[in-house]
Amino acid sequence: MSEITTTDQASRYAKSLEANTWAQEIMPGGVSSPVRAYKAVGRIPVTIKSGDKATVTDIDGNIYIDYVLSYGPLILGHTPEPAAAAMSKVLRSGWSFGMPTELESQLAQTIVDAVPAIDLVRFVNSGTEAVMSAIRLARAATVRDKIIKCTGCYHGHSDSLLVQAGSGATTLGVPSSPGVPAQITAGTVLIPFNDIPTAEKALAENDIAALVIEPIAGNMGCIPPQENYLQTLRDLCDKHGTLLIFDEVMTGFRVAKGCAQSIYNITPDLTCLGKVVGGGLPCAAYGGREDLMRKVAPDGPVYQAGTLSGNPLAMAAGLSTLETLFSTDAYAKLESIGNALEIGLKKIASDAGVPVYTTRVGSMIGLFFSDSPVHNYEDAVACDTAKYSTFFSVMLDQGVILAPSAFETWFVSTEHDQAALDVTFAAAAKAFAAVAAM
Ligand code: KE4
Repeated sequence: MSEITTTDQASRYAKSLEANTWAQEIMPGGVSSPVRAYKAVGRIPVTIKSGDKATVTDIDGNIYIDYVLSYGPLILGHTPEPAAAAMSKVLRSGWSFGMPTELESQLAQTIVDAVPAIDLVRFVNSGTEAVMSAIRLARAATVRDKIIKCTGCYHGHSDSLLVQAGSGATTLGVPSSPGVPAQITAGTVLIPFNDIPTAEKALAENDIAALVIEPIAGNMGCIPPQENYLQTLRDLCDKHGTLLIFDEVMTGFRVAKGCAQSIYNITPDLTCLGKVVGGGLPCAAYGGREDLMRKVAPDGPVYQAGTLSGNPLAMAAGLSTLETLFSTDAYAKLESIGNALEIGLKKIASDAGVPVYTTRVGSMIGLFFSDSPVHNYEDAVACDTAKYSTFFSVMLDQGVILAPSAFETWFVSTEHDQAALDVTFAAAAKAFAAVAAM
């Protein structure tokens, strides 16, 4: 594919440009979630018409190898047949009741069987709800109000967590959102990721209800925990009577059947799930120790509710996704393709003379425009976001679509094959060349 000039862009993206103008007239930023607006990369977002396996197609007919995958849920690629079939059955028998269904118990049982730390689970509709509810439960169980989170980790947009969140907020340079009452965020203590002394200090100096963390940070780029970091947090939480909440909304069932906690052999008190657990439908969950979960209404006094929680369509999609993941060689495939992608990108960047730092845990990959390691938020924001924007833009024009932010994670699916990598690497050669020429 030859270089695309500015003029070409006008023709290549004509319908998306028109669609975005209309969308901006009727929706803030023309989007349903801020990061999708492409503000951080200085482009107009493409409007998507369809997805198929590892690709998406925009309304101008441009086909892209997709490393966004709906920001993680589509681990089996777009429109996997088993999930489509499972959902079509539900479509014929009823897709919402506001009453119990066996599908909920089937997915709940699958989660409980796969994650030893989860004795009971409650479904909700978003990762935000899952983490917000887990924190409320932790506050009730410990009779403490304060929580700890890491700078750069993102746990959804509930008030007490919208404090220097990662993901969109970091990209948009909004350290914390207007409209969040100061007294709410006063109870949130921020510590750097991958740093023990600050965690020790924060726990010792405050009565902390819960330390909530992404075990593998995915909202400041992909940053794995350093050796013994998570175990030390576990030990410190035990010492101070603080509950450890693993936000596995992104990592849950993506990096392993037993989630990230099984890779690092840590037992959190509560686990939050999302994305993959719903297979791309609005579904998330929180779960954990029975003594804690029995405090959730109606068993206990901790209130949490949701009209569409446990929705049959989402349950069918999630159950089919996990069944496929657990009964095939999916994780081996994801490891292989993720490894090939990381190695290929590193080589192409090196050949182009562009310093990059890469990270990877299974099918979660991080690419930082930095000539030094990235272990926390401070390292991540020091990376060259202008270079990322150039890289993103050339990749888009060459048929590879990435998250429009240097603070997101690349995701691969079981459908990303060698042909997809070939397109990716050809595009990356041009993209790194453009970065080198900056
Ligand atoms: P939702 O409320 O967006 O379903 O989940 C919030 C959330 C919680 N925890 C983690 C670790 C997350 O990554 C997320 C959401 N992730 C972002 C992408 N990094 C969602 C994309 C978006 O905001 O549009």
